Amino acid sequence: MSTETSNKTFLLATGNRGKQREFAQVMAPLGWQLRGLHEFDLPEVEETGLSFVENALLKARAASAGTNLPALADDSGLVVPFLNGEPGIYSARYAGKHGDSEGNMQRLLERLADAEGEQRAAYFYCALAWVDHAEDPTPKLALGRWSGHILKARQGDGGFGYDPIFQPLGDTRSAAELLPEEKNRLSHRGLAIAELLPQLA
Ligand code: ITT
Repeated sequence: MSTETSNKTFLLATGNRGKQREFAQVMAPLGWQLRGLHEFDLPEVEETGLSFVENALLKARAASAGTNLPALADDSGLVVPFLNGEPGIYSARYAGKHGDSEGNMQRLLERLADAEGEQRAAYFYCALAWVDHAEDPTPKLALGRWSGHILKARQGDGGFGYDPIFQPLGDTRSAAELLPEEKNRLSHRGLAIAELLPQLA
């Protein structure tokens, strides 16, 4: 069966390389054929939703509309209850510039400079939205949450985004020090993918 006609072919609607890598690690071995946004010339989607799930759906619908492929989008981020949910849906541009992970971590460390113990509790959150076509009235949705604490300094250089300053509950390592397969088993994204897969069967 060619890639074009496989019913396991879909567009992964993300420009984030860290996310792309993690989806490929989990889904490609199961026979899914992931197409990438870089193959198409699509306009930027405005993430105007107030929640992760709304933004995931906006991104999935826009990507499917522009390609006529089923599309899967991920909207995710880090939530710190002590900071009233910051950086939340603004995680990618917390320090101003989209995708500036160093700046984003720096800003969060500064905001938590005087915080101790449970004040440093945080969780990663991931909303996945899959649409079969742009106007799909029954999108498939899946959520995942990964709890931990914000470290006082960066540790490790694996993963992406805020991983070097996030320590999962029950671990002494940061998320950036986990093996990729460990992160994929435990993480907000790994859990959301595990919840999505049976819906695609
Ligand atoms: P797309 O919209 O193209 O998917 P994005 O990076 O803009 O890419 P989001 O709006 O969902 O995606 O922002 C997610 C941000 O949250 C991401 O840029 C990281 O800073 C952070 N993030 C999400 N998952 C993460 C993870 O597993 N590890 C570390 N940081 C993560």
